[in-house]
Amino acid sequence: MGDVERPGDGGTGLVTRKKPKVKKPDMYRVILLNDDFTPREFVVEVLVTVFRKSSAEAYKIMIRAHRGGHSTVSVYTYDIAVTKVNQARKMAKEADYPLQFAVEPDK
Ligand code: TYC
Repeated sequence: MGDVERPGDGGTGLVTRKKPKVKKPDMYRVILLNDDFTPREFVVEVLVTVFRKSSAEAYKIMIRAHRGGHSTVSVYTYDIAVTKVNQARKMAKEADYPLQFAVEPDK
C-alpha cells in the first residue's frame, strides 16, 4: 500500500516511492504511580475526567497501581500523553495530593 513500483525513475527512487509515505507515530505510555496519601476516589476521578476512562476501568487501573506500585493508563502520541499528564498533575496539585504519573516510550 503506497509503495507500488512505477517505471521511469531508473532506480534513483526519485519517482518511484518504495517506502510507505506515512509512518505510524511513536507512541508513549502513561503510567500511574502509587503513593500512600492520594485517596482512591480521587485517583478514579482523575482517570475518568482526564483520561476518559469508565468508572469501572478507572477503578481497575487505580487498584492495580495501589497493589502493584504502578499501572498503565493508556498509550498515546507524545503530545496527547504530555497534555493529559499535565492536566492530571494540575488536578492533583490543586487538591494538594502527591499523585504522580510517568510517560515512557512504548516499546
Ligand atoms: N494508595 C492510595 C491509598 O491507599 C491510593 C492510590 C492508588 C494512590 C493508586 C495512588 O496511583 C495510585 N489511599
